[in-house]
Parts: sequence; C-alpha cells; structure tokens
Amino acid sequence: MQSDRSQKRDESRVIIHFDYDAFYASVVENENPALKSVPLAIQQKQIVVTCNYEARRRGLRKLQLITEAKRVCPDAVIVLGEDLTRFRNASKDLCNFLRERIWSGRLERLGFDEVWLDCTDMIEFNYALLNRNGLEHSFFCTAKDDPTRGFDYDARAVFGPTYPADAASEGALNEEDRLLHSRLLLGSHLARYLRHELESQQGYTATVGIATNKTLSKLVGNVNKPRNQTTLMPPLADAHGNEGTVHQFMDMHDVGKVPGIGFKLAQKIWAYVLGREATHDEGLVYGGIRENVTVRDVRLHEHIGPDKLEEILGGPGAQKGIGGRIWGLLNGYDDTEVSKVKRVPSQISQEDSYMKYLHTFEQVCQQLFLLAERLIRRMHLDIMEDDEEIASGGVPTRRWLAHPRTLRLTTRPRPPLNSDGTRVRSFNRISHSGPMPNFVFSLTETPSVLADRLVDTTLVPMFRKLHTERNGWNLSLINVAATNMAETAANSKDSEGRDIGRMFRRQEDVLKDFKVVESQDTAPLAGAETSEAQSDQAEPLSLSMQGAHVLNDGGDWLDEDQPEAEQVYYCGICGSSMPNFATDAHNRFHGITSERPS
Ligand code: DCP
Ligand code: MG
Ligand code: MG
Repeated sequence: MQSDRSQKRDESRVIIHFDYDAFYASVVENENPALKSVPLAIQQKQIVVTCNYEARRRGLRKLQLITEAKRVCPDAVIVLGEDLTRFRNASKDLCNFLRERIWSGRLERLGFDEVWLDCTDMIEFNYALLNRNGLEHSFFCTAKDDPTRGFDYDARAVFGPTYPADAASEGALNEEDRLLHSRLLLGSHLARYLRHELESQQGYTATVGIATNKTLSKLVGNVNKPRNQTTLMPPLADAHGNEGTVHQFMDMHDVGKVPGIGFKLAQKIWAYVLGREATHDEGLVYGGIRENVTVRDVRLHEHIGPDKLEEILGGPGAQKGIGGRIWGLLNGYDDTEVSKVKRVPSQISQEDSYMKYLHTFEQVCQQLFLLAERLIRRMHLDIMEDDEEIASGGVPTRRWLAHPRTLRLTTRPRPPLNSDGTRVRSFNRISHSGPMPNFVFSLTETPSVLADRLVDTTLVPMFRKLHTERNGWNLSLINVAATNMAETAANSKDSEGRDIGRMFRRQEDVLKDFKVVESQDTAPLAGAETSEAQSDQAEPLSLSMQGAHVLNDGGDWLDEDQPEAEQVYYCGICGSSMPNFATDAHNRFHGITSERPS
C-alpha cells in the first residue's frame, strides 16, 4: 500500500459547512409560520422532495411517492414546490447573510442548501487574542474594525458534539495537534454563533460541520442531524504513529458517499474491489446504497493507491490525475479552496419545455414573450442592487451589478417521425446568440413592455435564423438566456487586481443611461411575484421541468442544466456555428468579452 505520510495534510484552515435542515420545507414555513408545527411535505411531480422534521417523525421521508406519503400520514400538509423562485431567493439571501458575517469573502454554495465558509482568518485573529489565564472568559471578535463586536465564550472546551465523541483532550496531544485542537475549538464556537444568528434572525436551522477542509467538513456535519454541529478533532495520528481520527472517520463511509466520487466512479471502484461487476440497479434513486463498499475496504485493498486508481478510473474523457485526487479524498485530503462567492451569476436563463407541439408562429411568439418577461424580471432580482448613495429627494436608486452582453435563444426541436411511426429520442438543443440590446436595461419601462420589444426586435429574428421553415416546428423546449456577464464596479472588491478607479469611471459611463430613480410604489420584488404567478397560469402548454435542475445546480445562480456537449452555438455576428465550448473564444475573437477594455 502506498503511504500517504510522505505528503502532509493541509491542516492550516478552518472550514465550516452548512446544510440547511429540510430546506424547501423551511422556506415554506418561514413564509407561513403556522406550518412549523404540522407535518409538511414539499411536492414536485409525484414525489415528496423534502419534508419537515415533524413529518419525518411521522414516518415521511425525502423522495417518497406522494401516494405513499398520504397513506403514511394522511394529515400531512402538502405544498407544491415546482416553481423554484422562492427557494432560489431564500438560498441567495441566506448566502448573503452568512457572507456578511465572515471576513474572507470565501463562501461557496453547493446547490441551494449547502454552503462552505472559510473562517481561517477569523480563527487566527481570535486565537491570537486568547488569554491563557482566563480562557473561560474569552471574547470572540467578529468584526475586524470594531473590537467591541463579537460574543463571549468559554475557550476551555469545544462547543457541541465532536467526532469522535470522546475526542482526546488537549493535554493528551502533541504540540502540532494541540494547535489544531485550539483552532477547531474556536471554529466550534464560531459555528455556534453563526447557527444562532441564522436561526434567530432568519428562521433557519442547519446541520453544521467544522473541519480542516471542504470534504471533511461536509461529511462530519452529518454525524449529528438536524439542528446541530459536529467538529472533527485531532489527533491525526497517535504517539505510536497509528492512524488518527481522519482515517477512522473516512473509513466508515460508503465510497459512493464521498463528495467527489459520483456514481460512475463509485461503480468502477466497486467492480475492482468486489472483483465483479457492481450490481446495476436503475430503480434506485438519489441516496440509495447500491453496493456496500466502504472507504476502508478500498483504502486497505491490496495494491490500491493513486497509480492503481488512475488505472481503474483514468482513460479517455477522465480528468487527468484522477487517481491521485480520489486517493487523496479517501485519505481525507482535499486542498480545494472555498471559492469566493460570485455576486452575479455567470448567466441567467428562463426556459420551458412543452409536451404538446409548438406549431404556429403565434404560439412561439407568445412563449417567447413569456420567457423574455420572466428573464427581465429575473435580471432585476439577480443583477441589480440598491444604490448606496441616495439620490436627491431621498428616493433610493437601483443599479445594475452587471450587464449581460449576449442574448441566447435555444430550442430543442423534436426529430421527425421515422417511417414506422417511431421517433428517435433526441435531446439536441440548438442555439443562436447575438448582442443584448441596450434598451432591456431601462427601468422606466415595465418588463412586459420591454419583453414585447425584445421579442419583436431580437428574439423573432433570432428564431427565424434558427428555424428557416415557415411553420410547424414541433418544438419541445425554448430557453432564453442572458449570458456573457460584464460585471460593473460594484463587484470590484471581489475582483482582485483590477484598476478600481478605471472601473468606476467606466461604470459611470456605461450606466449613466440606466440609472433611474424608482418610485416606491413599483418595488420590483413585489411586482415580480405577482407576475410570476400570472405567467405560470398563462402557460397552458408548458410543463415546468425546473425540479430536475436542483441536483445539478452547481452553486451558480442559473437555473438550467444544459449538457454542454449537446449544444451547437450559432454566432449572431458572423453566422458561423461551433460547439458550445468554443463560444467563449469565439466571442473574444469578436471582442465581446466579459471585461471589454474601454
Ligand atoms: N431537492 C430536490 N430534489 C432532490 C433532492 C433535493 O428538489 N432530488 C431539494 C429539496 C431540499 C433541498 O433540495 O429541501 C436540499 O436537499 P437536502 O438533501 O439537503 O434535503 P433537506 O435540506 O430538505 O433535508 P435535510 O435536513 O436532510 O438536509
Ligand atoms: Mg443538502
Ligand atoms: Mg439540507
């Protein structure tokens, strides 16, 4: 067996992972607190995507069939959760809430309900403040520039449960592990504080893990669930060089449960360790254990190591160095950084899929209008913010955080019937992109007026280029996207190494036409809600497929999961077509970059 002791684990960071409890149900409960005390299930299609803990006490489970849920608990309240708007907004709000409470700006989302925070700098700062003679009366400073802000805590003991439950006391550790112990101890108190803030001010509880890297923090949180926290404690190895708590902890996990080891990789590992093909059970959904192979089984398997794993998992299409990376994960190594939160999404899109055919031009235009209107409203929510300076008259202004430079229209035509009446099942999407017209950034016109204009001037011509036939297109999907985001100076504190002065000047220049004073009675949020409800009703043909997007939400604020490889991209400027991955380079060729020099 290859040893991993030659390489040292990076133990210098303190990472806190949040997984909100029964997330969708909590969003609904916070909108309607009376639901907190009743069993509540959230339905998408025919399944319970999640349910609150009261419902779980009564035997409901995540991903249960609705029929089953009704049988088990007939008085459960079932709320439809196919429109993801409220969940996406709540996720974003919570993300901003937590971001304001850490120093590093390193906050990374995974899906809607998980967040990692890199708290190393806060821990280091507060470690230096510790008074060894009065640990029980310690003060944790939560604001770098205000020494009076923070909370009192007892720095003699870790707060909350640990892994292992009977973790070694500080005195029993070697010097290196003692330092680690203190840092994690401080991390546990910071986690308590953040959980308390989140619950008292936002109404959300979470399951939290505290450890030295992303993988470990995510996994260790699950040891005590819900509304709790767990800290993964040293020793890394005992005085005799025996393996420490990280191995002990990782070893008990099913290989397929390690984040980063997806189903396909797990299958290959199972096959190698079991010496036979893994059972392929297609019926099992998300979370089901398909083979019982633990990390320990793999780690201690004869001949296994980074090279062997490279041999098993590598090959065409595989990531280079995958063997080493997976070997690292099995041993609790994870050097990946918590990325800085993006204040603006890389793209915003709206789409609908259609069960019945979209045939006539009127039908297409109507759908384009609905999507365009939703897109514009979404842009107002996601890439605008209140201006800090209040304009004359004391009325708050809004401004754009970014400008999408490109508008993309995507459709998915159904292939024609074969001669025997069957149809090839096809998921090919085709796209056409062009410059985003400037008028969409206007705030004096309503989204519906703007959408109307966008359809006439831009979307219909794009559609005509994509579909030259006059009629009968037989479309199963339309997607309208604002892409190629050019951030404005509002984001400059997140974009290191830029000339902030120049960006401000440029922003003034770019935005002068769009900086509009909004009257209070047209608050965009309220407007967006009503109209989303209306537009849902006005879509008899549409079948919202958004539920399917959740699992693939990589943390970006975009709500599409287009398999990139399937897309063809038609450039609106020169008319050439190319695979989707080439579009960035192609746009740069035309000078449409997300940071176009002025
Ligand atoms: N979700 C979904 N479809 C899935 C899985 C999850 O729509 N197949 C949604 C509903 C959940 C949210 O994502 O509320 C977060 O997923 P989690 O697995 O974290 O589940 P919960 O947060 O609901 O519950 P828990 O308390 O177990 O974390
Ligand atoms: Mg989760
Ligand atoms: Mg959760």
